Amino acid sequence: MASVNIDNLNSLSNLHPKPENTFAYGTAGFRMKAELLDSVIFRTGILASLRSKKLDGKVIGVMITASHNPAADNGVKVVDPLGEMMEGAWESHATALANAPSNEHLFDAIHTMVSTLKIDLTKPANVVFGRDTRPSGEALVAALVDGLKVLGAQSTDYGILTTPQLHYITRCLNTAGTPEAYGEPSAEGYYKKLAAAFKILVEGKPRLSPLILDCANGVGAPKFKEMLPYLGDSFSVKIVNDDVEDASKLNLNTQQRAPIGLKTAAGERYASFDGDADRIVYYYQDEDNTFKLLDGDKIAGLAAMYIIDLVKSAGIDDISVGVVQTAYANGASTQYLRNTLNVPVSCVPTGVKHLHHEALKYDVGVYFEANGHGTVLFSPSALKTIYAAEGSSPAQAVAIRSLRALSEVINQTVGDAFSDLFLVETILTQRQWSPKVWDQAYTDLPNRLVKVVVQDRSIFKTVDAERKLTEPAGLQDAIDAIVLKFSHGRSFVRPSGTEDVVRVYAEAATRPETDELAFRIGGLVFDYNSCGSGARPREFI
Ligand code: 16G
Ligand code: MG
Repeated sequence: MASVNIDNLNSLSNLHPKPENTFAYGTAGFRMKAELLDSVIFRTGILASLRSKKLDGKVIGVMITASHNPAADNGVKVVDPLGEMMEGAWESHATALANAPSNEHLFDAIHTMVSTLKIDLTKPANVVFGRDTRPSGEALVAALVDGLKVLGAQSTDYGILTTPQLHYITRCLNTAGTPEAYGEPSAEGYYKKLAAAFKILVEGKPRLSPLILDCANGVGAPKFKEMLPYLGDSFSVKIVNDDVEDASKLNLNTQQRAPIGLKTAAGERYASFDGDADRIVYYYQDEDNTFKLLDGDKIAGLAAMYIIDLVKSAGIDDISVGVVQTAYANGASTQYLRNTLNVPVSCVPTGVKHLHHEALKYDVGVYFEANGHGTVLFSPSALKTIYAAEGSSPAQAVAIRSLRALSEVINQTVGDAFSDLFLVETILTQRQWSPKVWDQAYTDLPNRLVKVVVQDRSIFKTVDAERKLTEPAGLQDAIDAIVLKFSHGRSFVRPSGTEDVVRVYAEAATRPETDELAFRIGGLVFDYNSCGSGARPREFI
Protein backbone atom coordinates (compact mmCIF):
# COMPACT_ATOMS: atom_id res chain seq x y z
CA MET A 1 0.00 0.00 0.00
CA ALA A 2 1.23 3.48 -0.80
CA SER A 3 2.39 5.51 2.14
CA VAL A 4 2.73 9.16 3.06
CA ASN A 5 6.11 10.73 2.27
CA ILE A 6 7.35 11.27 5.78
CA ASP A 7 10.02 13.85 4.94
CA ASN A 8 7.46 15.95 3.11
CA LEU A 9 5.05 15.62 6.04
CA ASN A 10 7.73 16.53 8.58
CA SER A 11 8.97 19.59 6.77
CA LEU A 12 5.47 20.93 6.17
CA SER A 13 4.22 20.07 9.64
CA ASN A 14 7.23 21.80 11.24
CA LEU A 15 5.91 25.04 9.76
CA HIS A 16 2.64 24.54 11.69
CA PRO A 17 3.51 23.32 15.18
CA LYS A 18 0.65 22.19 17.39
CA PRO A 19 0.04 24.17 20.58
CA GLU A 20 -0.73 22.37 23.85
CA ASN A 21 -4.50 22.81 23.39
CA THR A 22 -6.97 20.01 22.78
CA PHE A 23 -9.26 20.48 19.78
CA ALA A 24 -12.64 19.04 18.89
CA TYR A 25 -14.48 19.04 15.56
CA GLY A 26 -17.97 19.97 16.78
CA THR A 27 -21.35 20.96 15.35
CA ALA A 28 -19.82 23.73 13.31
CA GLY A 29 -16.34 22.32 12.67
CA PHE A 30 -13.31 23.64 14.59
CA ARG A 31 -13.89 27.11 16.00
CA MET A 32 -11.82 29.16 18.47
CA LYS A 33 -9.34 32.04 18.78
CA ALA A 34 -7.72 32.44 15.36
CA GLU A 35 -4.20 32.37 16.80
CA LEU A 36 -4.69 28.76 17.93
CA LEU A 37 -5.86 27.48 14.56
CA ASP A 38 -2.74 27.31 12.40
CA SER A 39 -1.94 23.62 13.02
CA VAL A 40 -5.63 22.69 13.06
CA ILE A 41 -6.19 24.14 9.62
CA PHE A 42 -2.98 22.63 8.25
CA ARG A 43 -4.24 19.22 9.41
CA THR A 44 -7.72 19.90 8.06
CA GLY A 45 -6.00 20.17 4.67
CA ILE A 46 -4.75 16.62 5.18
CA LEU A 47 -8.19 15.48 6.30
CA ALA A 48 -9.93 17.01 3.27
CA SER A 49 -7.38 15.31 0.98
CA LEU A 50 -8.04 11.95 2.62
CA ARG A 51 -11.80 12.46 2.35
CA SER A 52 -11.46 13.23 -1.36
CA LYS A 53 -9.27 10.16 -1.96
CA LYS A 54 -11.75 8.03 -0.03
CA LEU A 55 -14.52 9.31 -2.32
CA ASP A 56 -12.56 8.53 -5.45
CA GLY A 57 -11.30 12.05 -6.09
CA LYS A 58 -14.64 13.84 -5.64
CA VAL A 59 -14.22 17.52 -4.81
CA ILE A 60 -14.29 18.35 -1.09
CA GLY A 61 -14.90 21.90 0.16
CA VAL A 62 -13.17 23.67 3.04
CA MET A 63 -14.58 26.89 4.46
CA ILE A 64 -12.60 29.11 6.81
CA THR A 65 -15.07 31.09 8.93
CA ALA A 66 -16.29 31.55 12.49
CA SER A 67 -19.76 32.69 11.46
CA HIS A 68 -21.31 34.92 14.15
CA ASN A 69 -18.36 34.72 16.58
CA PRO A 70 -16.23 37.79 17.37
CA ALA A 71 -13.68 38.93 14.79
CA ALA A 72 -10.73 37.50 16.76
CA ASP A 73 -12.10 33.97 16.36
CA ASN A 74 -11.94 31.83 13.28
CA GLY A 75 -12.80 28.30 12.31
CA VAL A 76 -12.95 25.68 9.62
CA LYS A 77 -15.60 23.32 8.25
CA VAL A 78 -15.37 20.54 5.70
CA VAL A 79 -18.03 20.20 3.01
CA ASP A 80 -18.98 16.88 1.38
CA PRO A 81 -19.37 16.46 -2.40
CA LEU A 82 -23.05 17.37 -2.70
CA GLY A 83 -22.54 20.43 -0.54
CA GLU A 84 -23.66 18.83 2.71
CA MET A 85 -21.78 19.04 5.99
CA MET A 86 -19.04 16.40 6.26
CA GLU A 87 -20.34 12.94 7.24
CA GLY A 88 -20.63 12.79 11.04
CA ALA A 89 -18.48 9.65 11.35
CA TRP A 90 -15.47 11.63 10.07
CA GLU A 91 -15.65 14.22 12.84
CA SER A 92 -13.70 11.95 15.18
CA HIS A 93 -11.00 11.50 12.49
CA ALA A 94 -10.74 15.28 12.16
CA THR A 95 -10.36 15.51 15.93
CA ALA A 96 -7.72 12.75 15.98
CA LEU A 97 -5.57 14.47 13.34
CA ALA A 98 -5.90 17.85 15.06
CA ASN A 99 -4.76 16.46 18.41
CA ALA A 100 -1.77 14.32 17.33
CA PRO A 101 0.94 15.67 19.65
CA SER A 102 3.93 15.27 17.29
CA ASN A 103 4.78 14.72 13.62
CA GLU A 104 5.22 11.01 14.32
CA HIS A 105 1.81 10.78 15.92
CA LEU A 106 0.32 12.69 13.01
CA PHE A 107 1.93 10.24 10.58
CA ASP A 108 0.48 7.34 12.59
CA ALA A 109 -2.97 8.97 12.80
CA ILE A 110 -3.03 9.37 9.01
CA HIS A 111 -2.04 5.74 8.55
CA THR A 112 -4.65 4.56 11.03
CA MET A 113 -7.27 6.34 8.94
CA VAL A 114 -5.85 4.94 5.72
CA SER A 115 -6.02 1.38 7.00
CA THR A 116 -9.29 1.46 8.96
CA LEU A 117 -11.15 3.40 6.27
CA LYS A 118 -9.42 1.56 3.42
CA ILE A 119 -8.30 4.74 1.70
CA ASP A 120 -6.33 4.24 -1.51
CA LEU A 121 -3.61 6.89 -1.35
CA THR A 122 -2.90 6.57 -5.06
CA LYS A 123 -6.31 8.08 -5.84
CA PRO A 124 -6.41 11.78 -6.72
CA ALA A 125 -7.51 14.40 -4.15
CA ASN A 126 -9.43 17.53 -5.15
CA VAL A 127 -10.23 20.30 -2.72
CA VAL A 128 -11.74 23.78 -3.08
CA PHE A 129 -11.75 26.41 -0.39
CA GLY A 130 -12.96 29.85 0.56
CA ARG A 131 -12.94 32.17 3.55
CA ASP A 132 -14.93 34.98 5.10
CA THR A 133 -13.66 38.55 5.64
CA ARG A 134 -11.87 37.94 8.95
CA PRO A 135 -8.32 39.38 8.90
CA SER A 136 -6.88 36.07 10.12
CA GLY A 137 -8.28 34.26 7.07
CA GLU A 138 -5.35 34.90 4.76
CA ALA A 139 -2.70 33.31 6.98
CA LEU A 140 -5.00 30.39 7.72
CA VAL A 141 -5.45 29.80 3.99
CA ALA A 142 -1.65 29.52 3.74
CA ALA A 143 -1.73 26.83 6.46
CA LEU A 144 -4.47 25.00 4.59
CA VAL A 145 -2.48 25.12 1.36
CA ASP A 146 0.50 23.55 3.12
CA GLY A 147 -1.78 20.83 4.46
CA LEU A 148 -3.03 20.13 0.96
CA LYS A 149 0.57 19.64 -0.20
CA VAL A 150 1.09 16.70 2.18
CA LEU A 151 -0.90 14.34 -0.04
CA GLY A 152 -0.48 16.30 -3.26
CA ALA A 153 -4.13 17.46 -3.55
CA GLN A 154 -5.22 19.55 -6.52
CA SER A 155 -6.91 22.64 -5.18
CA THR A 156 -8.62 25.88 -6.11
CA ASP A 157 -8.81 28.98 -3.95
CA TYR A 158 -12.19 30.69 -4.41
CA GLY A 159 -11.14 33.63 -2.24
CA ILE A 160 -13.71 35.45 -0.15
CA LEU A 161 -17.15 33.79 -0.18
CA THR A 162 -20.19 33.30 1.99
CA THR A 163 -20.34 29.83 3.53
CA PRO A 164 -23.34 28.75 1.40
CA GLN A 165 -21.55 29.88 -1.78
CA LEU A 166 -18.72 27.46 -1.04
CA HIS A 167 -21.28 24.68 -0.46
CA TYR A 168 -22.95 25.58 -3.77
CA ILE A 169 -19.65 25.58 -5.70
CA THR A 170 -18.66 22.21 -4.24
CA ARG A 171 -21.92 20.66 -5.43
CA CYS A 172 -21.65 22.27 -8.89
CA LEU A 173 -18.16 20.84 -9.40
CA ASN A 174 -19.23 17.33 -8.45
CA THR A 175 -22.40 17.28 -10.53
CA ALA A 176 -21.08 19.03 -13.67
CA GLY A 177 -21.99 17.12 -16.81
CA THR A 178 -24.52 14.86 -15.03
CA PRO A 179 -28.33 15.08 -15.13
CA GLU A 180 -28.13 16.57 -11.61
CA ALA A 181 -25.82 19.42 -12.75
CA TYR A 182 -26.36 22.12 -10.15
CA GLY A 183 -25.02 25.22 -11.89
CA GLU A 184 -21.87 27.05 -12.88
CA PRO A 185 -19.21 26.54 -10.21
CA SER A 186 -18.47 30.17 -9.40
CA ALA A 187 -19.87 33.05 -7.38
CA GLU A 188 -21.08 34.51 -10.65
CA GLY A 189 -22.88 31.26 -11.53
CA TYR A 190 -24.53 31.37 -8.12
CA TYR A 191 -25.76 34.94 -8.63
CA LYS A 192 -27.07 34.15 -12.10
CA LYS A 193 -28.96 31.09 -10.94
CA LEU A 194 -30.63 32.75 -7.97
CA ALA A 195 -31.40 35.99 -9.78
CA ALA A 196 -32.94 34.25 -12.80
CA ALA A 197 -35.23 32.19 -10.56
CA PHE A 198 -36.21 35.18 -8.42
CA LYS A 199 -37.11 37.22 -11.51
CA ILE A 200 -39.51 34.48 -12.60
CA LEU A 201 -41.06 34.37 -9.14
CA VAL A 202 -41.88 38.08 -8.93
CA GLU A 203 -42.68 38.63 -12.60
CA GLY A 204 -45.66 40.90 -13.13
CA LYS A 205 -46.08 41.72 -9.43
CA PRO A 206 -45.73 45.23 -8.01
CA ARG A 207 -42.37 45.68 -6.26
CA LEU A 208 -42.27 45.97 -2.47
CA SER A 209 -40.66 48.91 -0.70
CA PRO A 210 -36.86 48.54 -0.34
CA LEU A 211 -35.66 45.98 2.18
CA ILE A 212 -33.24 47.38 4.75
CA LEU A 213 -30.56 44.71 4.99
CA ASP A 214 -28.06 44.55 7.86
CA CYS A 215 -25.01 42.51 6.84
CA ALA A 216 -23.37 42.43 10.32
CA ASN A 217 -20.27 43.98 8.69
CA GLY A 218 -19.48 40.52 7.36
CA VAL A 219 -18.92 38.75 4.07
CA GLY A 220 -22.61 39.03 3.16
CA ALA A 221 -22.10 42.74 2.45
CA PRO A 222 -19.59 42.62 -0.42
CA LYS A 223 -21.18 39.48 -1.82
CA PHE A 224 -24.73 40.81 -1.80
CA LYS A 225 -23.49 43.97 -3.54
CA GLU A 226 -21.78 41.78 -6.12
CA MET A 227 -25.13 40.15 -6.80
CA LEU A 228 -27.14 43.36 -7.27
CA PRO A 229 -26.40 43.85 -10.98
CA TYR A 230 -27.85 40.40 -11.71
CA LEU A 231 -31.12 41.32 -10.02
CA GLY A 232 -31.78 44.38 -12.17
CA ASP A 233 -34.96 46.10 -11.07
CA SER A 234 -36.53 42.94 -9.66
CA PHE A 235 -35.47 43.86 -6.14
CA SER A 236 -34.64 46.96 -4.20
CA VAL A 237 -32.51 47.02 -1.09
CA LYS A 238 -30.70 49.42 1.20
CA ILE A 239 -27.62 47.73 2.67
CA VAL A 240 -26.44 48.77 6.15
CA ASN A 241 -23.58 47.54 8.35
CA ASP A 242 -21.38 46.80 5.37
CA ASP A 243 -17.99 47.82 6.77
CA VAL A 244 -15.73 44.82 6.29
CA GLU A 245 -12.53 46.88 6.59
CA ASP A 246 -12.88 47.46 10.32
CA ALA A 247 -12.88 43.93 11.74
CA SER A 248 -13.93 45.11 15.19
CA LYS A 249 -17.40 45.80 13.82
CA LEU A 250 -18.06 42.23 12.70
CA ASN A 251 -21.12 40.65 14.30
CA LEU A 252 -21.95 43.44 16.69
CA ASN A 253 -25.58 42.38 16.60
CA THR A 254 -27.41 41.45 19.72
CA GLN A 255 -30.19 38.98 20.28
CA GLN A 256 -33.87 39.72 19.82
CA ARG A 257 -33.49 43.42 19.10
CA ALA A 258 -32.40 45.66 16.23
CA PRO A 259 -28.63 45.79 15.54
CA ILE A 260 -26.63 48.53 17.25
CA GLY A 261 -26.63 51.73 15.23
CA LEU A 262 -29.74 50.90 13.20
CA LYS A 263 -32.68 53.18 13.89
CA THR A 264 -35.84 51.33 12.99
CA ALA A 265 -39.07 52.96 11.90
CA ALA A 266 -42.62 51.70 11.59
CA GLY A 267 -43.66 50.66 8.09
CA GLU A 268 -40.20 49.44 7.05
CA ARG A 269 -39.02 45.88 6.53
CA TYR A 270 -35.65 44.76 7.89
CA ALA A 271 -33.46 41.67 7.69
CA SER A 272 -30.13 40.73 9.28
CA PHE A 273 -27.51 38.24 8.09
CA ASP A 274 -24.97 36.64 10.41
CA GLY A 275 -21.21 36.95 9.80
CA ASP A 276 -20.93 34.27 7.10
CA ALA A 277 -24.43 34.72 5.63
CA ASP A 278 -25.87 31.30 6.35
CA ARG A 279 -28.50 32.69 8.73
CA ILE A 280 -31.16 35.34 8.36
CA VAL A 281 -33.91 36.85 10.49
CA TYR A 282 -36.45 39.53 9.57
CA TYR A 283 -37.95 42.19 11.83
CA TYR A 284 -40.04 45.34 11.84
CA GLN A 285 -41.26 47.96 14.23
CA ASP A 286 -44.89 48.04 15.20
CA GLU A 287 -46.93 51.27 15.34
CA ASP A 288 -46.51 51.30 19.11
CA ASN A 289 -42.72 51.15 18.62
CA THR A 290 -42.26 47.56 19.71
CA PHE A 291 -39.54 45.57 17.98
CA LYS A 292 -41.02 42.49 16.30
CA LEU A 293 -38.77 39.62 15.34
CA LEU A 294 -39.64 37.32 12.45
CA ASP A 295 -37.28 34.46 13.20
CA GLY A 296 -36.55 31.09 11.60
CA ASP A 297 -39.85 29.70 12.92
CA LYS A 298 -41.78 32.51 11.25
CA ILE A 299 -39.87 31.91 8.00
CA ALA A 300 -40.64 28.17 8.18
CA GLY A 301 -44.35 28.91 8.71
CA LEU A 302 -44.44 31.35 5.82
CA ALA A 303 -42.57 29.00 3.49
CA ALA A 304 -44.70 25.96 4.40
CA MET A 305 -47.93 27.92 3.94
CA TYR A 306 -46.82 29.18 0.54
CA ILE A 307 -45.49 25.86 -0.76
CA ILE A 308 -48.61 23.95 0.30
CA ASP A 309 -50.74 26.51 -1.55
CA LEU A 310 -48.55 26.41 -4.62
CA VAL A 311 -48.59 22.61 -4.82
CA LYS A 312 -52.38 22.73 -4.57
CA SER A 313 -52.66 25.48 -7.20
CA ALA A 314 -50.40 23.45 -9.48
CA GLY A 315 -52.88 20.55 -9.32
CA ILE A 316 -50.19 18.23 -7.95
CA ASP A 317 -51.53 15.99 -5.22
CA ASP A 318 -48.74 13.51 -4.61
CA ILE A 319 -46.16 15.78 -2.99
CA SER A 320 -46.07 15.82 0.80
CA VAL A 321 -44.70 18.83 2.64
CA GLY A 322 -43.17 18.46 6.10
CA VAL A 323 -41.41 20.79 8.53
CA VAL A 324 -38.44 20.07 10.77
CA GLN A 325 -37.75 22.11 13.90
CA THR A 326 -35.70 21.87 17.10
CA ALA A 327 -36.85 22.15 20.70
CA TYR A 328 -36.12 25.90 20.46
CA ALA A 329 -39.03 26.39 18.05
CA ASN A 330 -41.67 28.57 19.65
CA GLY A 331 -44.59 26.42 20.85
CA ALA A 332 -47.00 28.69 18.98
CA SER A 333 -45.20 28.01 15.69
CA THR A 334 -45.47 24.26 16.16
CA GLN A 335 -49.19 24.62 16.93
CA TYR A 336 -49.68 26.77 13.82
CA LEU A 337 -47.92 24.26 11.58
CA ARG A 338 -49.75 21.26 13.01
CA ASN A 339 -53.21 22.70 13.59
CA THR A 340 -53.63 25.44 11.00
CA LEU A 341 -51.49 24.21 8.12
CA ASN A 342 -51.96 20.54 8.99
CA VAL A 343 -48.39 19.65 8.11
CA PRO A 344 -46.35 16.98 9.85
CA VAL A 345 -43.68 18.50 12.12
CA SER A 346 -40.60 16.63 13.36
CA CYS A 347 -38.39 17.76 16.21
CA VAL A 348 -34.67 16.93 16.12
CA PRO A 349 -31.56 17.88 18.14
CA THR A 350 -29.91 21.27 17.56
CA GLY A 351 -27.50 21.62 14.61
CA VAL A 352 -28.05 21.94 10.90
CA LYS A 353 -26.95 18.41 10.07
CA HIS A 354 -29.76 16.90 12.17
CA LEU A 355 -32.42 19.09 10.56
CA HIS A 356 -31.09 18.51 7.06
CA HIS A 357 -31.04 14.75 7.52
CA GLU A 358 -34.63 14.67 8.77
CA ALA A 359 -35.91 17.02 6.03
CA LEU A 360 -34.68 14.56 3.40
CA LYS A 361 -37.48 12.22 4.53
CA TYR A 362 -40.18 14.47 3.04
CA ASP A 363 -40.94 15.19 -0.62
CA VAL A 364 -40.54 18.83 0.25
CA GLY A 365 -38.83 19.31 3.62
CA VAL A 366 -38.82 22.76 5.17
CA TYR A 367 -36.29 23.04 7.99
CA PHE A 368 -35.42 25.99 10.16
CA GLU A 369 -33.87 26.62 13.53
CA ALA A 370 -35.39 29.55 15.39
CA ASN A 371 -32.01 31.30 15.05
CA GLY A 372 -32.46 31.58 11.28
CA HIS A 373 -30.52 28.59 9.95
CA GLY A 374 -32.58 26.74 7.39
CA THR A 375 -33.68 25.91 3.89
CA VAL A 376 -36.21 23.89 1.89
CA LEU A 377 -35.21 20.58 0.34
CA PHE A 378 -36.94 19.17 -2.73
CA SER A 379 -36.49 15.38 -3.07
CA PRO A 380 -35.44 13.99 -6.47
CA SER A 381 -38.92 12.49 -6.91
CA ALA A 382 -40.64 15.79 -6.04
CA LEU A 383 -38.46 17.55 -8.61
CA LYS A 384 -39.33 14.90 -11.18
CA THR A 385 -43.03 15.41 -10.52
CA ILE A 386 -42.69 19.20 -10.68
CA TYR A 387 -40.76 19.10 -13.94
CA ALA A 388 -43.09 16.53 -15.53
CA ALA A 389 -46.29 18.39 -14.58
CA GLU A 390 -47.91 20.37 -17.38
CA GLY A 391 -51.05 21.72 -15.76
CA SER A 392 -54.48 21.80 -17.32
CA SER A 393 -55.16 25.52 -16.92
CA PRO A 394 -53.12 28.72 -17.22
CA ALA A 395 -53.30 29.13 -13.42
CA GLN A 396 -51.86 25.65 -12.93
CA ALA A 397 -49.11 26.35 -15.44
CA VAL A 398 -48.12 29.52 -13.55
CA ALA A 399 -48.00 27.63 -10.25
CA ILE A 400 -45.84 24.90 -11.79
CA ARG A 401 -43.44 27.48 -13.18
CA SER A 402 -43.22 29.08 -9.72
CA LEU A 403 -42.53 25.73 -8.06
CA ARG A 404 -39.70 25.07 -10.49
CA ALA A 405 -38.22 28.51 -9.90
CA LEU A 406 -38.60 28.07 -6.15
CA SER A 407 -36.51 24.89 -6.25
CA GLU A 408 -33.80 26.91 -8.03
CA VAL A 409 -33.84 29.97 -5.80
CA ILE A 410 -33.54 27.88 -2.63
CA ASN A 411 -30.06 26.54 -1.93
CA GLN A 412 -30.40 22.75 -1.72
CA THR A 413 -27.06 22.21 -0.05
CA VAL A 414 -27.37 24.12 3.21
CA GLY A 415 -29.20 27.03 4.88
CA ASP A 416 -28.35 30.17 2.94
CA ALA A 417 -29.24 33.71 4.01
CA PHE A 418 -29.33 34.93 0.38
CA SER A 419 -31.70 32.23 -0.84
CA ASP A 420 -33.85 32.49 2.26
CA LEU A 421 -34.10 36.22 1.65
CA PHE A 422 -35.30 35.62 -1.90
CA LEU A 423 -37.74 32.99 -0.65
CA VAL A 424 -39.30 35.43 1.82
CA GLU A 425 -39.25 38.32 -0.66
CA THR A 426 -40.96 36.10 -3.24
CA ILE A 427 -43.80 35.25 -0.89
CA LEU A 428 -44.26 38.80 0.40
CA THR A 429 -44.23 40.11 -3.18
CA GLN A 430 -46.65 37.49 -4.47
CA ARG A 431 -49.06 38.19 -1.62
CA GLN A 432 -48.24 41.90 -1.39
CA TRP A 433 -47.83 41.45 2.35
CA SER A 434 -46.11 43.71 4.86
CA PRO A 435 -44.05 42.03 7.59
CA LYS A 436 -46.91 42.78 9.94
CA VAL A 437 -49.37 40.76 7.88
CA TRP A 438 -46.87 37.91 7.73
CA ASP A 439 -46.49 38.14 11.53
CA GLN A 440 -50.23 37.69 12.03
CA ALA A 441 -50.13 33.98 11.18
CA TYR A 442 -49.65 33.30 14.90
CA THR A 443 -48.45 35.09 18.02
CA ASP A 444 -45.22 33.87 19.56
CA LEU A 445 -45.33 32.77 23.16
CA PRO A 446 -42.93 34.88 25.21
CA ASN A 447 -39.66 32.98 25.56
CA ARG A 448 -36.36 33.35 27.33
CA LEU A 449 -32.93 31.78 27.10
CA VAL A 450 -30.69 31.59 30.14
CA LYS A 451 -27.08 30.40 30.27
CA VAL A 452 -25.90 28.50 33.31
CA VAL A 453 -22.15 28.20 33.81
CA VAL A 454 -21.47 24.75 35.24
CA GLN A 455 -18.37 22.89 36.33
CA ASP A 456 -18.81 20.09 33.82
CA ARG A 457 -21.41 20.26 31.08
CA SER A 458 -20.69 16.69 29.97
CA ILE A 459 -22.70 15.32 32.93
CA PHE A 460 -25.88 16.59 31.24
CA LYS A 461 -27.37 13.92 28.99
CA THR A 462 -30.50 14.43 26.90
CA VAL A 463 -33.00 12.32 24.98
CA ASP A 464 -36.14 13.07 22.96
CA ALA A 465 -34.50 15.65 20.67
CA GLU A 466 -32.91 17.35 23.70
CA ARG A 467 -36.26 17.95 25.36
CA LYS A 468 -35.61 15.68 28.36
CA LEU A 469 -32.62 15.12 30.61
CA THR A 470 -31.72 11.59 31.66
CA GLU A 471 -28.75 12.77 33.71
CA PRO A 472 -28.06 14.11 36.30
CA ALA A 473 -30.59 11.69 37.76
CA GLY A 474 -33.69 13.33 39.16
CA LEU A 475 -33.18 16.76 37.62
CA GLN A 476 -35.80 16.28 34.90
CA ASP A 477 -38.46 15.41 37.50
CA ALA A 478 -37.61 18.57 39.39
CA ILE A 479 -37.89 20.61 36.17
CA ASP A 480 -41.25 19.01 35.30
CA ALA A 481 -42.60 19.82 38.75
CA ILE A 482 -41.83 23.53 38.26
CA VAL A 483 -43.07 23.70 34.64
CA LEU A 484 -46.44 22.24 35.69
CA LYS A 485 -47.20 25.37 37.69
CA PHE A 486 -47.06 27.64 34.63
CA SER A 487 -49.80 28.14 32.10
CA HIS A 488 -48.51 27.12 28.62
CA GLY A 489 -45.22 26.44 30.40
CA ARG A 490 -42.45 24.61 28.60
CA SER A 491 -38.80 24.43 29.50
CA PHE A 492 -35.83 22.27 28.66
CA VAL A 493 -32.17 22.14 29.60
CA ARG A 494 -29.35 21.04 27.29
CA PRO A 495 -25.58 21.30 27.28
CA SER A 496 -24.31 23.72 24.62
CA GLY A 497 -22.34 22.20 21.76
CA THR A 498 -20.32 25.35 21.20
CA GLU A 499 -19.75 26.97 24.60
CA ASP A 500 -18.89 25.78 28.08
CA VAL A 501 -22.40 26.30 29.44
CA VAL A 502 -25.77 24.65 29.87
CA ARG A 503 -28.68 26.40 28.17
CA VAL A 504 -32.15 26.78 29.63
CA TYR A 505 -35.09 27.55 27.36
CA ALA A 506 -38.44 28.64 28.81
CA GLU A 507 -41.74 29.79 27.43
CA ALA A 508 -45.06 30.50 29.13
CA ALA A 509 -48.27 32.43 28.64
CA THR A 510 -46.96 35.83 29.72
CA ARG A 511 -43.62 37.65 29.84
CA PRO A 512 -43.34 37.78 33.67
CA GLU A 513 -44.21 34.08 33.96
CA THR A 514 -41.67 33.23 31.26
CA ASP A 515 -38.91 35.13 33.05
CA GLU A 516 -39.83 33.54 36.34
CA LEU A 517 -39.83 30.07 34.83
CA ALA A 518 -36.46 30.60 33.08
CA PHE A 519 -34.76 31.93 36.21
CA ARG A 520 -36.28 29.27 38.47
CA ILE A 521 -35.00 26.51 36.20
CA GLY A 522 -31.65 28.31 35.89
CA GLY A 523 -31.40 28.39 39.69
CA LEU A 524 -32.46 24.77 39.96
CA VAL A 525 -29.72 23.66 37.56
CA PHE A 526 -27.09 25.83 39.23
CA ASP A 527 -27.88 24.43 42.67
CA TYR A 528 -28.50 20.80 41.67
CA ASN A 529 -25.73 18.65 43.21
CA SER A 530 -23.76 21.94 43.25
CA CYS A 531 -23.42 21.78 39.43
CA GLY A 532 -22.95 25.54 39.06
CA SER A 533 -19.61 27.24 38.73
CA GLY A 534 -18.60 30.60 40.20
CA ALA A 535 -21.02 32.96 41.92
CA ARG A 536 -24.72 32.10 41.67
CA PRO A 537 -26.21 34.63 39.21
CA ARG A 538 -28.39 37.10 41.10
CA GLU A 539 -31.37 36.80 38.81
CA PHE A 540 -31.73 33.06 39.47
CA ILE A 541 -34.69 32.35 41.71
C1 16G B 1 -23.94 25.70 15.69
C2 16G B 1 -24.89 25.15 14.65
C3 16G B 1 -26.25 25.79 14.79
C4 16G B 1 -26.76 25.62 16.20
C5 16G B 1 -25.76 26.13 17.20
C6 16G B 1 -26.19 25.76 18.60
C7 16G B 1 -24.39 24.51 12.36
C8 16G B 1 -23.85 24.95 11.04
N1 16G B 1 -24.38 25.42 13.31
O1 16G B 1 -23.68 27.05 15.46
O2 16G B 1 -27.10 25.16 13.88
O3 16G B 1 -27.97 26.33 16.37
O4 16G B 1 -24.51 25.51 16.96
O5 16G B 1 -25.24 26.16 19.53
O6 16G B 1 -24.80 23.37 12.55
P1 16G B 1 -25.25 25.63 21.02
O7 16G B 1 -25.07 24.13 20.98
O8 16G B 1 -24.12 26.34 21.68
O9 16G B 1 -26.57 26.01 21.62
MG1 MG C 1 -23.29 31.40 10.29
